[in-house]
Amino acid sequence: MSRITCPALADKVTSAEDAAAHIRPGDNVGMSGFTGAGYPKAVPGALAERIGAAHERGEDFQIGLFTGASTSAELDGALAEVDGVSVRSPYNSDKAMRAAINGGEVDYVDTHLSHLAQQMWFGFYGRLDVAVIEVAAILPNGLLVPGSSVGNNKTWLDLADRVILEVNEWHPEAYEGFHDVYYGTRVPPHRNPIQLLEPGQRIGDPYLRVDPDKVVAVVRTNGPDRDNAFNPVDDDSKAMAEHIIDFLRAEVAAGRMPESLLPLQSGVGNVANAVLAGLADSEFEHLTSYTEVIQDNLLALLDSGSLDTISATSFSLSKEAAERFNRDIESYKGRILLRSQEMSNHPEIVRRLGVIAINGMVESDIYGHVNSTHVLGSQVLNGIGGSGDFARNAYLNFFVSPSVAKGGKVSSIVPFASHIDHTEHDVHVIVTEQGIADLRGLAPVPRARRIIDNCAHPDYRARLHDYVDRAIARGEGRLHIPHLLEEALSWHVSLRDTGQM
Ligand code: 0RQ
Repeated sequence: MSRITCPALADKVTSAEDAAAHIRPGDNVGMSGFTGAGYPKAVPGALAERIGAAHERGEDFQIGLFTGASTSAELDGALAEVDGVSVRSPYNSDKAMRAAINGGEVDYVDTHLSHLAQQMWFGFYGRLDVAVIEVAAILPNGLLVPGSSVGNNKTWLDLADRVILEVNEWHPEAYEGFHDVYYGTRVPPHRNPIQLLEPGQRIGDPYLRVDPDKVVAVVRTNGPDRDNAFNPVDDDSKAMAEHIIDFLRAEVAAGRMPESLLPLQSGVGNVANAVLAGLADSEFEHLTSYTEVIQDNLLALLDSGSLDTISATSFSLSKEAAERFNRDIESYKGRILLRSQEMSNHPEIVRRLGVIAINGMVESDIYGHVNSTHVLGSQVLNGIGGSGDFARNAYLNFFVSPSVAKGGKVSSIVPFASHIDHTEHDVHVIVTEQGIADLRGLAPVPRARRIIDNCAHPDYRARLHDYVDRAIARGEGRLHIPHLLEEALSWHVSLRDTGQM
Protein backbone atom coordinates (compact mmCIF):
# COMPACT_ATOMS: atom_id res chain seq x y z
CA MET A 1 0.00 0.00 0.00
CA SER A 2 1.25 3.49 -0.74
CA ARG A 3 2.93 5.41 2.06
CA ILE A 4 1.60 8.69 0.63
CA THR A 5 -2.16 8.68 1.13
CA CYS A 6 -2.81 12.41 1.26
CA PRO A 7 -4.12 13.36 -2.21
CA ALA A 8 -2.71 16.91 -2.17
CA LEU A 9 0.77 15.63 -1.35
CA ALA A 10 0.59 12.50 -3.55
CA ASP A 11 0.21 14.93 -6.49
CA LYS A 12 3.62 16.39 -5.68
CA VAL A 13 5.62 13.15 -6.02
CA THR A 14 8.61 13.76 -8.25
CA SER A 15 12.26 12.78 -8.79
CA ALA A 16 15.11 13.74 -6.45
CA GLU A 17 16.60 15.83 -9.28
CA ASP A 18 13.41 17.86 -9.76
CA ALA A 19 13.08 18.27 -6.00
CA ALA A 20 16.68 19.49 -5.66
CA ALA A 21 15.96 22.16 -8.28
CA HIS A 22 13.90 23.98 -5.63
CA ILE A 23 17.11 24.69 -3.66
CA ARG A 24 18.86 27.86 -4.79
CA PRO A 25 22.33 29.35 -4.27
CA GLY A 26 22.57 31.06 -0.88
CA ASP A 27 19.59 29.22 0.64
CA ASN A 28 19.61 28.20 4.28
CA VAL A 29 18.51 24.56 4.26
CA GLY A 30 17.31 22.59 7.28
CA MET A 31 17.69 18.86 6.69
CA SER A 32 16.55 15.98 8.85
CA GLY A 33 19.08 13.54 10.31
CA PHE A 34 20.57 12.75 13.67
CA THR A 35 23.61 10.46 14.29
CA GLY A 36 23.16 8.87 10.89
CA ALA A 37 19.43 8.17 11.32
CA GLY A 38 16.53 9.68 9.41
CA TYR A 39 18.55 11.87 7.03
CA PRO A 40 17.23 12.37 3.47
CA LYS A 41 18.75 9.72 1.21
CA ALA A 42 18.18 11.09 -2.30
CA VAL A 43 17.85 14.89 -2.50
CA PRO A 44 21.30 15.72 -1.00
CA GLY A 45 23.06 13.65 -3.69
CA ALA A 46 20.98 15.25 -6.44
CA LEU A 47 21.72 18.68 -4.94
CA ALA A 48 25.45 17.90 -4.85
CA GLU A 49 25.32 17.08 -8.57
CA ARG A 50 23.51 20.33 -9.29
CA ILE A 51 26.07 22.29 -7.29
CA GLY A 52 28.99 20.48 -8.96
CA ALA A 53 27.57 21.26 -12.41
CA ALA A 54 27.05 24.93 -11.47
CA HIS A 55 30.66 25.17 -10.29
CA GLU A 56 31.86 23.68 -13.57
CA ARG A 57 30.00 26.46 -15.36
CA GLY A 58 31.82 28.95 -13.15
CA GLU A 59 28.73 29.84 -11.09
CA ASP A 60 28.65 30.31 -7.30
CA PHE A 61 26.46 27.77 -5.51
CA GLN A 62 26.65 27.07 -1.80
CA ILE A 63 24.04 26.57 0.89
CA GLY A 64 23.87 27.00 4.68
CA LEU A 65 23.32 23.48 6.05
CA PHE A 66 21.50 22.83 9.35
CA THR A 67 20.55 19.37 10.61
CA GLY A 68 19.74 17.62 13.87
CA ALA A 69 23.24 16.22 14.35
CA SER A 70 25.56 14.05 12.22
CA THR A 71 24.29 12.58 8.95
CA SER A 72 26.33 10.44 6.54
CA ALA A 73 28.63 10.42 3.53
CA GLU A 74 25.51 10.61 1.34
CA LEU A 75 24.65 14.03 2.81
CA ASP A 76 27.54 15.84 4.53
CA GLY A 77 30.14 13.95 2.49
CA ALA A 78 28.49 14.53 -0.90
CA LEU A 79 27.96 18.26 -0.27
CA ALA A 80 31.46 18.78 1.19
CA GLU A 81 33.06 17.09 -1.80
CA VAL A 82 31.53 19.62 -4.23
CA ASP A 83 32.34 22.56 -1.94
CA GLY A 84 28.61 23.07 -1.59
CA VAL A 85 28.34 24.32 1.99
CA SER A 86 29.19 27.77 3.33
CA VAL A 87 27.88 27.40 6.91
CA ARG A 88 27.30 24.18 8.90
CA SER A 89 25.65 23.60 12.27
CA PRO A 90 25.23 21.95 14.77
CA TYR A 91 27.25 18.66 14.68
CA ASN A 92 29.22 16.68 12.13
CA SER A 93 31.13 13.41 12.11
CA ASP A 94 31.71 13.03 8.36
CA LYS A 95 35.37 12.96 7.33
CA ALA A 96 35.06 15.07 4.18
CA MET A 97 32.99 17.73 5.96
CA ARG A 98 35.45 17.71 8.90
CA ALA A 99 38.34 18.31 6.48
CA ALA A 100 36.45 21.20 4.85
CA ILE A 101 35.72 22.71 8.28
CA ASN A 102 39.31 22.39 9.52
CA GLY A 103 40.54 23.66 6.13
CA GLY A 104 38.59 26.88 6.63
CA GLU A 105 36.27 26.23 3.66
CA VAL A 106 33.13 25.80 5.78
CA ASP A 107 32.14 28.06 8.68
CA TYR A 108 31.19 25.56 11.36
CA VAL A 109 29.07 26.83 14.25
CA ASP A 110 29.44 24.26 17.05
CA THR A 111 26.12 24.79 18.83
CA HIS A 112 24.56 22.89 21.74
CA LEU A 113 22.05 20.50 20.19
CA SER A 114 19.18 21.74 22.35
CA HIS A 115 19.86 25.35 21.32
CA LEU A 116 19.77 25.33 17.54
CA ALA A 117 15.98 25.16 17.09
CA GLN A 118 15.28 28.07 19.39
CA GLN A 119 18.15 30.08 17.91
CA MET A 120 16.62 29.58 14.47
CA TRP A 121 13.29 30.88 15.87
CA PHE A 122 15.17 33.85 17.39
CA GLY A 123 16.53 34.62 13.90
CA PHE A 124 20.21 34.21 14.82
CA TYR A 125 20.93 32.47 11.48
CA GLY A 126 18.65 34.49 9.22
CA ARG A 127 15.71 32.95 7.34
CA LEU A 128 15.28 29.25 6.79
CA ASP A 129 14.51 28.91 3.10
CA VAL A 130 14.07 25.17 2.59
CA ALA A 131 13.42 22.07 4.72
CA VAL A 132 14.33 18.60 3.39
CA ILE A 133 12.79 16.06 5.74
CA GLU A 134 12.70 12.26 5.64
CA VAL A 135 9.57 10.59 7.03
CA ALA A 136 8.15 7.07 7.18
CA ALA A 137 4.70 7.93 5.79
CA ILE A 138 2.23 10.69 4.94
CA LEU A 139 -1.26 10.06 6.33
CA PRO A 140 -4.52 10.86 4.47
CA ASN A 141 -4.95 14.08 6.49
CA GLY A 142 -1.43 15.25 5.60
CA LEU A 143 0.16 14.50 8.98
CA LEU A 144 3.68 13.05 8.78
CA VAL A 145 4.85 9.87 10.53
CA PRO A 146 8.52 10.40 11.43
CA GLY A 147 11.07 7.60 11.04
CA SER A 148 14.22 6.80 13.02
CA SER A 149 14.87 10.35 14.26
CA VAL A 150 12.98 13.55 15.06
CA GLY A 151 15.88 15.97 15.62
CA ASN A 152 15.01 19.52 14.56
CA ASN A 153 12.36 18.47 12.02
CA LYS A 154 9.47 20.23 13.72
CA THR A 155 11.29 23.56 13.63
CA TRP A 156 12.54 23.13 10.07
CA LEU A 157 8.98 22.28 8.87
CA ASP A 158 7.48 25.22 10.77
CA LEU A 159 10.01 27.83 9.68
CA ALA A 160 10.99 26.94 6.10
CA ASP A 161 9.40 28.73 3.16
CA ARG A 162 9.58 25.61 0.97
CA VAL A 163 9.43 21.97 2.07
CA ILE A 164 10.72 18.84 0.34
CA LEU A 165 9.62 15.52 1.85
CA GLU A 166 11.34 12.18 1.33
CA VAL A 167 9.18 9.17 2.17
CA ASN A 168 11.54 6.28 2.92
CA GLU A 169 9.95 2.83 2.79
CA TRP A 170 12.93 1.29 4.61
CA HIS A 171 11.40 2.68 7.82
CA PRO A 172 8.61 0.38 9.03
CA GLU A 173 5.10 1.86 8.86
CA ALA A 174 4.77 0.67 12.46
CA TYR A 175 6.84 3.71 13.48
CA GLU A 176 3.44 5.38 13.91
CA GLY A 177 3.09 5.93 17.67
CA PHE A 178 6.82 6.03 18.54
CA HIS A 179 7.17 9.81 18.47
CA ASP A 180 6.27 12.66 20.76
CA VAL A 181 6.43 16.01 19.01
CA TYR A 182 5.84 18.86 21.47
CA TYR A 183 4.00 21.81 19.92
CA GLY A 184 4.00 23.92 23.10
CA THR A 185 7.29 25.73 22.50
CA ARG A 186 7.10 29.53 22.45
CA VAL A 187 9.57 32.35 22.13
CA PRO A 188 10.35 34.40 25.30
CA PRO A 189 8.67 36.20 27.03
CA HIS A 190 5.75 33.85 26.30
CA ARG A 191 7.17 30.54 27.53
CA ASN A 192 5.42 28.07 29.83
CA PRO A 193 6.94 25.33 32.01
CA ILE A 194 7.34 22.01 30.21
CA GLN A 195 5.15 19.51 32.06
CA LEU A 196 7.36 16.47 31.59
CA LEU A 197 7.82 14.57 34.85
CA GLU A 198 8.76 11.02 33.72
CA PRO A 199 11.12 9.89 30.93
CA GLY A 200 8.36 7.94 29.17
CA GLN A 201 5.64 10.60 29.48
CA ARG A 202 3.91 11.78 26.33
CA ILE A 203 3.45 15.57 26.17
CA GLY A 204 2.96 16.10 22.44
CA ASP A 205 1.68 14.52 19.23
CA PRO A 206 2.78 11.33 17.46
CA TYR A 207 2.99 13.26 14.18
CA LEU A 208 4.80 16.17 12.54
CA ARG A 209 2.62 18.83 10.95
CA VAL A 210 3.29 20.56 7.65
CA ASP A 211 1.42 23.22 5.73
CA PRO A 212 0.66 21.37 2.46
CA ASP A 213 0.88 24.61 0.51
CA LYS A 214 4.56 24.91 1.41
CA VAL A 215 5.41 21.42 0.13
CA VAL A 216 7.10 21.79 -3.27
CA ALA A 217 8.11 18.16 -3.81
CA VAL A 218 7.71 14.66 -2.40
CA VAL A 219 10.31 12.00 -3.23
CA ARG A 220 9.98 8.25 -2.67
CA THR A 221 13.09 6.41 -1.39
CA ASN A 222 13.98 3.03 0.06
CA GLY A 223 17.38 3.06 1.71
CA PRO A 224 18.94 2.20 5.07
CA ASP A 225 20.28 4.58 7.69
CA ARG A 226 24.05 4.81 8.25
CA ASP A 227 25.60 1.67 9.78
CA ASN A 228 26.83 2.74 13.24
CA ALA A 229 29.01 -0.27 13.89
CA PHE A 230 30.79 -0.49 17.25
CA ASN A 231 34.18 -1.94 18.10
CA PRO A 232 33.97 -4.99 20.33
CA VAL A 233 34.24 -3.94 24.00
CA ASP A 234 38.02 -3.83 24.73
CA ASP A 235 39.75 -4.12 28.13
CA ASP A 236 40.05 -0.34 28.62
CA SER A 237 36.36 0.28 27.89
CA LYS A 238 35.43 -2.60 30.15
CA ALA A 239 37.55 -1.16 32.97
CA MET A 240 35.93 2.28 32.59
CA ALA A 241 32.48 0.72 32.56
CA GLU A 242 33.28 -1.20 35.77
CA HIS A 243 34.54 1.98 37.49
CA ILE A 244 31.27 3.76 36.65
CA ILE A 245 29.02 0.89 37.71
CA ASP A 246 30.88 0.47 41.03
CA PHE A 247 30.56 4.21 41.57
CA LEU A 248 26.79 4.07 40.96
CA ARG A 249 26.51 1.16 43.45
CA ALA A 250 28.26 3.33 46.05
CA GLU A 251 25.88 6.22 45.31
CA VAL A 252 22.90 3.92 45.96
CA ALA A 253 24.53 2.60 49.15
CA ALA A 254 25.12 6.18 50.31
CA GLY A 255 21.40 6.94 49.80
CA ARG A 256 22.01 9.49 47.05
CA MET A 257 20.09 7.53 44.41
CA PRO A 258 17.25 5.01 44.29
CA GLU A 259 18.08 1.37 43.50
CA SER A 260 16.78 1.81 39.97
CA LEU A 261 19.19 4.78 39.66
CA LEU A 262 18.09 7.96 37.89
CA PRO A 263 17.45 8.35 34.14
CA LEU A 264 20.61 7.56 32.18
CA GLN A 265 22.09 9.52 29.28
CA SER A 266 25.00 8.00 27.43
CA GLY A 267 26.88 9.75 24.67
CA VAL A 268 28.32 8.58 21.39
CA GLY A 269 31.31 6.26 21.11
CA ASN A 270 32.60 2.92 22.18
CA VAL A 271 33.03 3.62 25.89
CA ALA A 272 29.42 4.72 26.30
CA ASN A 273 28.33 1.56 24.53
CA ALA A 274 30.58 -0.51 26.86
CA VAL A 275 29.03 1.08 29.96
CA LEU A 276 25.61 0.04 28.72
CA ALA A 277 26.91 -3.51 28.16
CA GLY A 278 28.25 -3.48 31.73
CA LEU A 279 24.86 -2.41 33.10
CA ALA A 280 23.26 -5.37 31.32
CA ASP A 281 25.48 -7.69 33.38
CA SER A 282 24.80 -5.84 36.64
CA GLU A 283 22.09 -6.23 39.29
CA PHE A 284 20.35 -2.94 38.36
CA GLU A 285 16.71 -3.25 37.32
CA HIS A 286 13.85 -0.97 36.25
CA LEU A 287 16.31 1.51 34.81
CA THR A 288 15.11 4.38 32.64
CA SER A 289 16.89 6.43 30.04
CA TYR A 290 16.46 10.12 29.17
CA THR A 291 19.00 10.43 26.42
CA GLU A 292 19.69 11.60 22.93
CA VAL A 293 20.64 8.51 20.93
CA ILE A 294 19.64 4.87 21.24
CA GLN A 295 22.73 2.75 20.65
CA ASP A 296 22.80 -1.05 20.23
CA ASN A 297 23.42 -1.76 23.88
CA LEU A 298 20.65 0.55 25.10
CA LEU A 299 18.25 -1.51 23.01
CA ALA A 300 19.85 -4.65 24.46
CA LEU A 301 19.04 -3.36 27.97
CA LEU A 302 15.37 -3.08 26.95
CA ASP A 303 15.55 -6.59 25.49
CA SER A 304 17.03 -8.06 28.66
CA GLY A 305 14.36 -6.41 30.80
CA SER A 306 16.80 -4.30 32.88
CA LEU A 307 15.50 -1.08 31.36
CA ASP A 308 11.82 -0.03 31.32
CA THR A 309 11.67 3.09 29.11
CA ILE A 310 13.79 5.19 26.76
CA SER A 311 13.24 8.80 25.76
CA ALA A 312 15.58 9.94 22.95
CA THR A 313 15.53 11.86 19.69
CA SER A 314 17.18 9.29 17.45
CA PHE A 315 18.57 5.82 16.91
CA SER A 316 22.26 5.21 16.27
CA LEU A 317 22.33 1.50 15.53
CA SER A 318 24.60 -0.95 13.76
CA LYS A 319 23.17 -2.45 10.56
CA GLU A 320 22.33 -5.71 12.34
CA ALA A 321 20.61 -4.00 15.29
CA ALA A 322 18.63 -1.73 12.93
CA GLU A 323 17.42 -4.69 10.89
CA ARG A 324 16.43 -6.54 14.05
CA PHE A 325 14.63 -3.47 15.40
CA ASN A 326 12.73 -2.92 12.14
CA ARG A 327 11.62 -6.56 12.18
CA ASP A 328 10.51 -6.57 15.83
CA ILE A 329 9.37 -2.95 16.04
CA GLU A 330 5.92 -3.75 17.44
CA SER A 331 7.47 -5.26 20.57
CA TYR A 332 9.07 -1.91 21.47
CA LYS A 333 5.93 0.20 21.17
CA GLY A 334 5.15 2.10 24.37
CA ARG A 335 8.68 1.62 25.70
CA ILE A 336 10.50 4.05 23.36
CA LEU A 337 9.57 7.68 22.63
CA LEU A 338 11.47 9.83 20.13
CA ARG A 339 11.15 13.56 20.81
CA SER A 340 12.38 16.76 19.18
CA GLN A 341 15.99 17.37 20.23
CA GLU A 342 15.06 20.59 22.04
CA MET A 343 12.99 18.34 24.35
CA SER A 344 15.25 15.25 24.52
CA ASN A 345 18.13 17.54 25.58
CA HIS A 346 16.18 20.27 27.35
CA PRO A 347 18.09 21.74 30.33
CA GLU A 348 14.88 22.23 32.31
CA ILE A 349 13.87 18.58 31.93
CA VAL A 350 17.37 17.14 32.39
CA ARG A 351 17.68 19.04 35.66
CA ARG A 352 14.18 18.12 36.88
CA LEU A 353 14.59 14.40 36.16
CA GLY A 354 18.09 14.31 37.70
CA VAL A 355 19.79 12.68 34.72
CA ILE A 356 23.04 10.70 35.06
CA ALA A 357 25.14 11.86 32.09
CA ILE A 358 28.03 9.80 30.67
CA ASN A 359 29.99 11.37 27.82
CA GLY A 360 33.32 10.90 26.04
CA MET A 361 36.14 13.44 26.11
CA VAL A 362 39.36 14.18 24.26
CA GLU A 363 41.22 15.41 27.35
CA SER A 364 40.72 16.83 30.83
CA ASP A 365 43.13 19.13 32.55
CA ILE A 366 44.26 18.58 36.11
CA TYR A 367 41.57 20.93 37.42
CA GLY A 368 38.74 19.24 35.51
CA HIS A 369 38.21 21.48 32.50
CA VAL A 370 37.10 19.07 29.77
CA ASN A 371 37.79 19.22 26.05
CA SER A 372 35.27 17.15 24.06
CA THR A 373 35.88 18.56 20.63
CA HIS A 374 39.30 19.82 19.50
CA VAL A 375 42.68 18.13 19.01
CA LEU A 376 45.58 20.45 19.89
CA GLY A 377 43.03 23.16 20.60
CA SER A 378 42.41 23.69 16.92
CA GLN A 379 41.21 20.72 14.88
CA VAL A 380 37.59 19.85 15.49
CA LEU A 381 36.67 16.17 15.72
CA ASN A 382 32.85 16.16 15.82
CA GLY A 383 31.46 18.96 17.95
CA ILE A 384 30.01 19.47 21.42
CA GLY A 385 26.81 17.68 20.46
CA GLY A 386 24.51 17.16 23.41
CA SER A 387 27.28 16.73 25.96
CA GLY A 388 26.86 20.28 27.30
CA ASP A 389 23.07 20.10 27.39
CA PHE A 390 23.26 17.03 29.60
CA ALA A 391 26.45 17.51 31.63
CA ARG A 392 25.73 21.02 32.84
CA ASN A 393 22.25 20.16 34.06
CA ALA A 394 22.79 16.57 35.18
CA TYR A 395 22.35 15.30 38.73
CA LEU A 396 25.68 13.57 38.18
CA ASN A 397 28.00 13.65 35.19
CA PHE A 398 30.91 11.46 34.10
CA PHE A 399 33.51 12.25 31.42
CA VAL A 400 35.34 9.20 30.11
CA SER A 401 38.45 8.56 28.00
CA PRO A 402 41.39 6.20 27.86
CA SER A 403 44.26 7.79 29.84
CA VAL A 404 46.45 7.88 26.75
CA ALA A 405 45.91 8.18 22.99
CA LYS A 406 48.10 7.48 19.96
CA GLY A 407 49.83 4.45 21.49
CA GLY A 408 50.76 6.28 24.70
CA LYS A 409 52.32 9.35 23.05
CA VAL A 410 49.44 11.56 24.19
CA SER A 411 48.17 11.92 27.76
CA SER A 412 44.44 12.63 28.13
CA ILE A 413 45.22 14.33 31.45
CA VAL A 414 47.16 17.54 30.79
CA PRO A 415 48.24 20.61 32.75
CA PHE A 416 45.82 22.85 30.82
CA ALA A 417 43.12 21.77 28.35
CA SER A 418 43.85 23.05 24.85
CA HIS A 419 40.12 23.78 24.35
CA ILE A 420 37.38 23.86 26.97
CA ASP A 421 33.82 22.67 26.38
CA HIS A 422 32.92 21.84 30.00
CA THR A 423 34.40 24.00 32.71
CA GLU A 424 35.64 22.92 36.15
CA HIS A 425 32.36 24.34 37.50
CA ASP A 426 30.36 21.74 35.56
CA VAL A 427 32.40 18.56 35.75
CA HIS A 428 31.69 15.99 38.49
CA VAL A 429 33.59 12.78 37.75
CA ILE A 430 36.52 11.93 35.45
CA VAL A 431 37.01 8.31 34.40
CA THR A 432 39.87 6.54 32.62
CA GLU A 433 40.86 2.87 32.58
CA GLN A 434 43.23 3.76 35.46
CA GLY A 435 40.43 4.74 37.81
CA ILE A 436 37.82 7.29 38.72
CA ALA A 437 38.17 10.78 40.23
CA ASP A 438 35.16 12.08 42.15
CA LEU A 439 35.58 15.86 42.04
CA ARG A 440 32.34 16.79 43.79
CA GLY A 441 32.89 19.21 46.64
CA LEU A 442 36.63 19.52 46.02
CA ALA A 443 38.59 22.75 45.60
CA PRO A 444 41.03 23.03 42.67
CA VAL A 445 44.28 21.74 44.19
CA PRO A 446 42.72 18.61 45.77
CA ARG A 447 40.92 18.06 42.44
CA ALA A 448 44.26 18.12 40.64
CA ARG A 449 45.84 15.63 43.06
CA ARG A 450 42.89 13.26 42.73
CA ILE A 451 42.70 13.41 38.93
CA ILE A 452 46.44 12.79 38.65
CA ASP A 453 46.50 9.94 41.18
CA ASN A 454 43.35 8.20 40.02
CA CYS A 455 43.11 8.86 36.28
CA ALA A 456 46.45 9.83 34.71
CA HIS A 457 48.57 7.09 33.13
CA PRO A 458 51.50 6.11 35.41
CA ASP A 459 53.95 7.31 32.71
CA TYR A 460 52.66 10.88 33.13
CA ARG A 461 51.77 11.06 36.84
CA ALA A 462 55.08 12.28 38.28
CA ARG A 463 55.37 15.06 35.68
CA LEU A 464 51.82 16.25 36.40
CA HIS A 465 52.42 16.34 40.18
CA ASP A 466 55.68 18.17 39.55
CA TYR A 467 53.77 20.78 37.51
CA VAL A 468 51.32 21.34 40.38
CA ASP A 469 54.13 21.47 42.98
CA ARG A 470 56.08 24.08 41.05
CA ALA A 471 52.94 26.10 40.27
CA ILE A 472 52.06 26.21 43.99
CA ALA A 473 55.64 27.18 44.88
CA ARG A 474 55.70 29.92 42.23
CA GLY A 475 52.46 31.38 43.60
CA GLU A 476 53.88 31.29 47.12
CA GLY A 477 50.64 29.78 48.38
CA ARG A 478 48.49 32.68 47.18
CA LEU A 479 46.83 31.14 44.10
CA HIS A 480 43.41 29.49 43.90
CA ILE A 481 44.20 27.59 40.68
CA PRO A 482 48.00 27.42 40.50
CA HIS A 483 49.41 27.48 36.96
CA LEU A 484 52.73 28.07 35.27
CA LEU A 485 51.42 30.15 32.39
CA GLU A 486 54.52 29.75 30.24
CA GLU A 487 54.31 25.96 30.62
CA ALA A 488 50.56 25.39 30.71
CA LEU A 489 50.29 24.37 27.04
CA SER A 490 53.86 23.07 26.70
CA TRP A 491 52.68 19.44 26.50
CA HIS A 492 50.61 20.30 23.42
CA VAL A 493 53.47 22.28 21.87
CA SER A 494 55.65 19.21 22.33
CA LEU A 495 53.01 16.98 20.72
CA ARG A 496 52.76 19.35 17.76
CA ASP A 497 56.53 19.61 17.31
CA THR A 498 57.75 16.10 18.21
CA GLY A 499 54.66 13.87 17.96
CA GLN A 500 54.81 13.14 21.70
CA MET A 501 53.76 14.92 24.88
O1 0RQ B 1 41.50 9.63 16.47
O2 0RQ B 1 40.55 7.89 15.02
O3 0RQ B 1 42.47 9.31 14.25
O4 0RQ B 1 42.81 7.59 16.09
O5 0RQ B 1 40.46 11.34 18.72
O6 0RQ B 1 38.93 9.19 19.82
O7 0RQ B 1 39.19 7.27 21.38
O8 0RQ B 1 37.99 6.93 19.14
O9 0RQ B 1 37.02 8.28 21.08
O10 0RQ B 1 34.95 7.40 19.79
O11 0RQ B 1 35.05 7.59 22.31
O12 0RQ B 1 35.03 9.65 20.86
C1 0RQ B 1 35.22 12.97 22.48
C2 0RQ B 1 35.42 12.44 20.05
C3 0RQ B 1 35.44 10.61 21.78
C4 0RQ B 1 33.30 11.81 21.29
C5 0RQ B 1 34.85 11.98 21.40
C6 0RQ B 1 41.81 10.98 18.98
C7 0RQ B 1 41.80 9.46 18.87
C8 0RQ B 1 40.85 9.28 17.68
C9 0RQ B 1 38.55 9.84 18.65
P1 0RQ B 1 41.87 8.51 15.36
P2 0RQ B 1 38.30 7.78 20.30
P3 0RQ B 1 35.45 8.11 20.99
C10 0RQ B 1 25.80 12.93 22.98
C11 0RQ B 1 27.15 13.29 23.49
C12 0RQ B 1 31.41 15.11 21.82
C13 0RQ B 1 29.93 14.95 21.60
C14 0RQ B 1 29.23 14.26 22.71
C15 0RQ B 1 32.59 13.11 20.93
C16 0RQ B 1 39.81 10.35 17.92
O13 0RQ B 1 32.83 11.33 22.52
O14 0RQ B 1 32.50 13.47 19.77
O15 0RQ B 1 29.77 13.98 23.78
N1 0RQ B 1 32.09 13.83 21.97
N2 0RQ B 1 27.96 13.98 22.51
O16 0RQ B 1 43.09 8.95 18.63
C17 0RQ B 1 44.80 13.91 20.41
C18 0RQ B 1 43.97 13.49 22.54
C19 0RQ B 1 43.06 12.55 21.98
C20 0RQ B 1 43.10 12.36 20.59
C21 0RQ B 1 41.56 11.08 21.47
N3 0RQ B 1 43.97 13.72 23.85
N4 0RQ B 1 44.80 14.17 21.73
N5 0RQ B 1 43.95 13.04 19.80
N6 0RQ B 1 42.15 11.45 20.32
N7 0RQ B 1 42.11 11.73 22.51
C22 0RQ B 1 25.73 12.37 21.55
C23 0RQ B 1 25.68 13.47 20.50
O17 0RQ B 1 25.89 14.57 20.78
C24 0RQ B 1 25.32 13.17 19.12
